[in-house]
Amino acid sequence: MSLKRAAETRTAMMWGVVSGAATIGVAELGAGIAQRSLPAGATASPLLAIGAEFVDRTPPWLKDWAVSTFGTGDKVALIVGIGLVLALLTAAIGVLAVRRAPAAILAWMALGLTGTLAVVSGPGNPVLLAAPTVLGALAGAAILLWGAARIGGLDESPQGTDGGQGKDPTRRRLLFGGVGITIVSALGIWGGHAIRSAEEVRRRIREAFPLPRASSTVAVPSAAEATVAGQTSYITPNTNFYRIDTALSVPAVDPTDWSLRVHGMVDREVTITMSDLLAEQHVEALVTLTCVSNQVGGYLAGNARWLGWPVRELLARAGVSPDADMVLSRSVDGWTAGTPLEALTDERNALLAVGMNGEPLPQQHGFPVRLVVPGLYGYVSATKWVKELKVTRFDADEGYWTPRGWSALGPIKIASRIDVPRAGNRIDAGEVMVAGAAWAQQRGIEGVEVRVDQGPWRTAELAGQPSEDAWRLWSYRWDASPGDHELQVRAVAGGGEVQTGESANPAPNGASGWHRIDLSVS
Ligand SMILES: Nc1nc2c(c(=O)[nH]1)N[C@H]1C(S)=C(S)[C@@H](COP(=O)(O)O)O[C@H]1N2
Ligand SMILES: [Mo]
Repeated sequence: MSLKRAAETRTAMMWGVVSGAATIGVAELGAGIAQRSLPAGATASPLLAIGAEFVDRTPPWLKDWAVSTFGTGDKVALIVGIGLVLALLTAAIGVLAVRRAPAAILAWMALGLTGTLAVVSGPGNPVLLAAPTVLGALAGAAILLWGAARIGGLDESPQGTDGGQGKDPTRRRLLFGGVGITIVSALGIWGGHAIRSAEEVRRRIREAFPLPRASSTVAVPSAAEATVAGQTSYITPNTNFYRIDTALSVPAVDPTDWSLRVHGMVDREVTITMSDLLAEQHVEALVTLTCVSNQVGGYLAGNARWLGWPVRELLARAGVSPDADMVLSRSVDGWTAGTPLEALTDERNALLAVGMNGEPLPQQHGFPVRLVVPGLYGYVSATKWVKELKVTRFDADEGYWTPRGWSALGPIKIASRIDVPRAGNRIDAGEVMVAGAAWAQQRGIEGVEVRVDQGPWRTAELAGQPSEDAWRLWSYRWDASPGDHELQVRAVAGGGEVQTGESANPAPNGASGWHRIDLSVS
């Protein structure tokens, strides 16, 4: 009986540690996967977070001792130490799980909560950072309870008479299962760590990227900025910029390996390297990128100050055949866009962009080099991670989306959007500020009009317009009376074209129609 009891305790301890390993494995792998979307310095890894907490709270004498004992291995020693403490705690909880399940669950939750708190406690850390740890703790709890139920049954089982020598089938299954789970968990911890280190390396490479100085700069006058709370800001911060692409995992391009090849209908093939590109005269431009999939009133548009080298200079160097009418640009992951040659050779600032709002391009927005072409939807122009330009013809080549139901040509349609108030908002009668953004790249916005309940169109107030290739913010003072109301907006482009009220779906060449919101005023 006492032999059995000792064997049961050993198995339960082992199983507790296995469950703990599973928790850490899931959490660390999840943290590694999450790393890409985290701001610099943040981590979702419970091991690292607990380690960091520990370091912050270590008294100086202990720190000195650790450094003098473990030297530069003090960090590893710390993580190993945390692992040992965790092993002891989970072993104890394993025993508890067999004898008093509710108490074990409470203890497990307390442990999970400790990890969770360590992860989210950093300044400005989003609560979502805790997700991998919570998932891990839940997975570990499930494994713990599953095993505990079987260990508890060992005594009663007719085969449970070997005194815990590991020969009865249930105990053997637990042993093998435990070894298996431990191996998978170790792989998870290792994988999470590997992903995180790779991500760190990418981050550093991007941070070290030497943005060239612009030979001509643009400034955003305060007159162009938003005037109403909740209105879109003139410049879209990089972290808020919409992202659209087909890449399942963001391509990692090392700028020192990057090159761009121009070929096809050219007099001479040209290949430029990063140092060639950075040595050219870069210019700044304010350009609003827009996705063809944007719905009327939608948010798949963003405005940035781009820094890049005009594509026309590169094309001139290659010498473009007069018979060509398209440039097929290709990304490192094989995506393509077919851009009218003219849009890349005329006076507009079609750029090989390396900078976005004063920073190197974010990974997700095409680091190290992308195309930005004013006036064209992204799917026919804005190739991220670009590595090749093929000068060709529309009757010989097509971009990625063309055989998939989207038009070969994609000029951006005039659009306007109401940002505030938001549809469905309940608002008080009286003066209400209505505000939003409007765009007609290449022409600029000459006017914005608002109408209430299908009444006459009224002129909205326009903010400044430092670039005709970017959106223009607008506002309108509305004297709202109680009741249900409908607001609509339309824009007038430079040159006089009025935005059509005729509705069209995004496919095949962009949505049209007036943005409308319904409100209830009390
Ligand atoms: N390599 C690559 N570039 C791409 C795409 C893509 O799928 N792959 N999508 C395009 C589309 S459809 C749009 S709208 C813009 C979006 O750019 P953003 O993600 O920087 O906002 O990128 C374009 N460039
Ligand atoms: Mo797009």
